[in-house]
Amino acid sequence: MKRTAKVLLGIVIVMLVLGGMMFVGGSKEGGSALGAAVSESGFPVITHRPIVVGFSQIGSESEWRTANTASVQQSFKNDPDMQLIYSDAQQKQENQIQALRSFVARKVDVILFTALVETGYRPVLEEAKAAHIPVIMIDRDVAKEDRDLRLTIMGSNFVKEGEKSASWLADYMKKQGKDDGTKTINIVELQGTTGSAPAIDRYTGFRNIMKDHPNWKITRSQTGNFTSSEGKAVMEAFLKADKNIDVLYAHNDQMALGAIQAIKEAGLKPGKDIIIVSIDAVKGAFEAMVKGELNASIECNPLLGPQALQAVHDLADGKKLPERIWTIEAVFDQTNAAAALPTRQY
Ligand code: GYE
Repeated sequence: MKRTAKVLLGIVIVMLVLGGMMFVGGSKEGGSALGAAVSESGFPVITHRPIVVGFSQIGSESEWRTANTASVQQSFKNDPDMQLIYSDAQQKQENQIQALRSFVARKVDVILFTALVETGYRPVLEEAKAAHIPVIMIDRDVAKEDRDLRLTIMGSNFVKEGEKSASWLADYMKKQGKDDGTKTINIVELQGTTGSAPAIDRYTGFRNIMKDHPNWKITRSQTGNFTSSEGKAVMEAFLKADKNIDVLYAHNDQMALGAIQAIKEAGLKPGKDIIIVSIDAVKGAFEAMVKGELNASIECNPLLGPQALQAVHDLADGKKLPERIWTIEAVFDQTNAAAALPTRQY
């Protein structure tokens, strides 16, 4: 009798311990491993160390990207609980899909993912989901219809950045007496990588504000792929076709910096003959603003490492992550660039 009672008690204790480990977090998924607690996000709580994190980055096309990669790598390197596996897709979606697939095969604990373009990842994201590996987007999201397959996104509001670019331009031209609302303002646009979230959203944001300026006309708009060399080449082609350009709107600083070279080589003064507004606010842009060659840059903060690290810790601890983690940003132009430059981190 005594022995049976002991055995029964033992069973009850084991059941209580196992039961206690399971948080009922409204998860549809459930934890994969028997006995693993399920977090409020629906993924297993991670108790082992190090936590293995795969990071699929898109490449190194800009100063922004370099700062972003360094921020993530540094944050994870400085944390002894983390092991980061970094993969650089070199601007090729197929490389990225391969990297994600290898993360799933290696059974990493968490995937950090920057989507080169918005679409085309659904099958591999489904594989990650089937393996119960949470996917946290950094910077560039996937398209709306695929967002059910990732847990959250941290980064900037690209539509807002496009809106801020156009609003800054409207203000500036008004103050300078360059736009009285009647004369046509000819604008050329250098778009980012076709199909990428920032290119789509910055295109849209700018046009949202353009609705209030019927005299603004986008005369040419083409991708410069977020790089300086392509920005320069496309600007050269724009200028060859028609020198009657009042404004350049570039989806990032790198393309604006390339375009500035093209404008100079065409015998025009960047920042004066052509007003230039771009996005990122990297050091190169500050230097160009201080020289008077770039008029404004809308900040897009690439230093997402600390937030990414925090998100992985929270996830491992079983906390629910917010659906969207925004970064805080400013607008810089020639009135405040020199003062801000010495303390810029990117
Ligand atoms: O603006 C650009 C980079 O995705 C927000 O990508 C990022 C963009 C950034 O190449 O410089």
